[in-house]
Amino acid sequence: MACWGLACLLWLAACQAATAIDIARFYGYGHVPGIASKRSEARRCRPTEPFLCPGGDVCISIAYLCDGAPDCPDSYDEDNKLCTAARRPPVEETASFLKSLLASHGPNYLEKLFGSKARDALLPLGGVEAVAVALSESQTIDDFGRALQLMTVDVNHLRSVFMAVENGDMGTLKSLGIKDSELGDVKFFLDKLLKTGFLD
Ligand SMILES: [Ca+2]
Repeated sequence: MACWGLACLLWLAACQAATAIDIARFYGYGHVPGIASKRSEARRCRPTEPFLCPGGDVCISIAYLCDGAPDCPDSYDEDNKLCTAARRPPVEETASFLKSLLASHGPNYLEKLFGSKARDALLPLGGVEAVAVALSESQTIDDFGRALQLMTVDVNHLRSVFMAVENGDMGTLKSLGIKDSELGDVKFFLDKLLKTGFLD
């Protein structure tokens, strides 16, 4: 049994306990259409090489996904957004984290992180899910700013928050109104982005 594409990665990861990357946590399953249809259209690969590259001629092992070397003819197995997201917290978890901040502080709270477009529960940015996807897929903070068309001043502000956290300055988060009970979760979330190259 084989398959290809993003939906395939999710499906495979759901089926296989041992994958080199935690890709099951990439997207919520409901977020990616076509998982079932991809199963049936690609059954030519061996079980040991279940990932069918786009184009349909090459099968590769799951271990070769995001391993730094191109194995599919178009390098799809090393797709930048895909492999960045595989190292990040899952979109569902990020979305629920953002929602918890909004529930706790009100619908305009995330303006303090992402700037004036982040009012009304992030609607001007496309909604919580869109922001969560951008946080997962964007390799760097500049990519994130481009993905959401943030103003430069807002990207720079966000960068200063990340740099403060990176330097262990929790006072910056407190000055943004983050409650003591939320500091641990917020720091964990920002640290995860930092460790996966968000400020590089
Ligand atoms: Ca590879």
